[in-house]
Amino acid sequence: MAFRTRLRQSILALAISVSLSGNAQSAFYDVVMDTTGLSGSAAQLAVDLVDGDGTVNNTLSISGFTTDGSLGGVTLTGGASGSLSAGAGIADTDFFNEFLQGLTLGNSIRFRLDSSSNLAAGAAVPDRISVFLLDSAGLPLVTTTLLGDALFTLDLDGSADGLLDVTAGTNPPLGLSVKVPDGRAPEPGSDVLLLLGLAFAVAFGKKQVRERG
Ligand SMILES: [Ca+2]
Repeated sequence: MAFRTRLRQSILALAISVSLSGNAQSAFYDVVMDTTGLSGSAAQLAVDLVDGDGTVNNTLSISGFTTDGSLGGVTLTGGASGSLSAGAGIADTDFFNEFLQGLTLGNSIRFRLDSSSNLAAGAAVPDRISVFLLDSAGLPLVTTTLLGDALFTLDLDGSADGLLDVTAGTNPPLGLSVKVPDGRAPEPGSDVLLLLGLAFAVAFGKKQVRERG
């Protein structure tokens, strides 16, 4: 392969990586559920990641999980992995990816979601995180105002902290708060990549290098 061809391909690859990393964001969401009204119920906590933009470009982790209930088995679908005790994560490797934790509810559930928020250039539909509380048969344990009776959804639209939509009401009542602490920040390294990409583009002046989207 001629050097100039390899160089051109390398620059194009770099330009694409800059385009993807330029809007790389990451944010924490602290979730607190008051499940006192459902204490003793057999339940499943479902954390879903649906790949809306058709590109493998987002991951989330579930950490700091605490409850006074008792944990049951885990069902992993698609890019879900791990466990609440060892560290759980979901990548958008498939269209539907789910971490499903069986448990018997106590008075409270707490955990932290740490998610990237990337949207592929030109994509019309963002990736979406949805969190549900289901019964042991997989049906909604609470009725909410969101699609599929989700407790909250987070659209990974490429903004600093995604588009968070927390349910306006539940039946039976369920105390729920989803807070973004001060820890939000762009992913480390994205600015460095962007500057590196600009330096290459300027140095070689290739017409082929174009920002996507
Ligand atoms: Ca995706």
